[in-house]
Amino acid sequence: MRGLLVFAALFVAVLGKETFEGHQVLRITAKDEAQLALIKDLEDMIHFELDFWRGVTDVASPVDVRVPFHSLQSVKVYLETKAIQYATVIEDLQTLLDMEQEDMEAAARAAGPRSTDSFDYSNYHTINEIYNFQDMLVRENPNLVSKIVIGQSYEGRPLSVLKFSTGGTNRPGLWIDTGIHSREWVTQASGTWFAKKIVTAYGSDPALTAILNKMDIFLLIMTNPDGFAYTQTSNRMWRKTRKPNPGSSCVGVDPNRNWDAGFGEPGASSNPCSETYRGPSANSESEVRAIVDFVRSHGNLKSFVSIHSYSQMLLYPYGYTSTPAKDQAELHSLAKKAITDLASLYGTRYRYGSIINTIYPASGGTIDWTYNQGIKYSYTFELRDTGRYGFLLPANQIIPTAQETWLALMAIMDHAYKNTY
Ligand code: BHK
Ligand code: ZN
Repeated sequence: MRGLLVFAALFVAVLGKETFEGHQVLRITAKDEAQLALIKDLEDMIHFELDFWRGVTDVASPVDVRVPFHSLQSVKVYLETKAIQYATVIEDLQTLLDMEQEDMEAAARAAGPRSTDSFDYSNYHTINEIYNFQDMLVRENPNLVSKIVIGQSYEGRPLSVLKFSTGGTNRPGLWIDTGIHSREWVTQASGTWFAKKIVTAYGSDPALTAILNKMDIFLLIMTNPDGFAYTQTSNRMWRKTRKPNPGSSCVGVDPNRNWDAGFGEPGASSNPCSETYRGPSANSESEVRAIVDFVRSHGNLKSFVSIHSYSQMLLYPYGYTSTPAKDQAELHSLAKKAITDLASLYGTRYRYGSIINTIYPASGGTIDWTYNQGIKYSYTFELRDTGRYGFLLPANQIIPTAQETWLALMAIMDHAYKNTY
């Protein structure tokens, strides 16, 4: 088995990308707790190689799972024998991937943008195109935007943060990150749109202008650059970091289980082959460590927003404990305001609440750590959609997603600003 995996890995490395021909995404709906438990049992049937896009939560929430072709029959028989309801949401994953790839290549064939005005925000971009975009934005706006490299990924890529600042020294800060899970492509794409939005709104949007006259905004678009590169060269469905695990043929750690908040408690896996592997110790991943060091040395962040996709949710701490955060009431009402503003643009509906109550127990998560550091306005978004396309959100939804999310971000940043001044 081990030899086979190594062979498969070499095969991919030499011959290119992993393909997903015949893979389907099933949406499974439990009608009671017993069925929910039976669905959860599928998580442990390792030989099926299932990829839970949207994990097992409660009877009210469907489970989305990518099923490789070789397991389809068995999984369907399993569900049917137990009279568990399911629907095929994606008939053939590779067909969607091919469409996405064609769009991206067409965009890449067009001459590279000469400025961030001609950057194509309505398409997905390669990691280098995004690094170039960032440098262009800094060059065009030297008095507003600078680049801070806060560390390096395992494979040596820069973790470059865009700093939006109108002056001062160590002003109170607002943090936004995207792409910590590399396959959640609409998040990095939205991040580039946010960056451009900040420079165009400064001086024209009174709320953002007021904020930036007193506070700095930090934006990390490629939080997991190795994973992001890997989604583009080898496996579009990659979520974790790319650091090898000693003693295992499985690679990578879930960077949203690696923070020092409830680390090692239920809600993460100790198995390096799991998509929610927590890693050997808290902060073992340089990508996480770099942000931890930055947050500590800055010491004055007022909000911290970590952006994922998909499932349309706005979440606040905690994930590792059901003890309510001491600011729960305020976090809850601000979340409600933020998702109401978000929905005002295109009617997109979000759910909101604490992580543990809204999704599932999750330990070692980003915003539980930032909240415990004293950053009161710590939130996680799960952007569009609710599962029709999942991680493969069509590029024509990038701009609308970013636009509506911006309204929610503004609600949070504005509240943090008013709470500070
Ligand atoms: C969000 C915040 C904190 C802990 C968990 C989550 C849900 C997130 C995850 O880490 O399991 C779901 C996900 O990646 C899809 O974006
Ligand atoms: Zn995620």
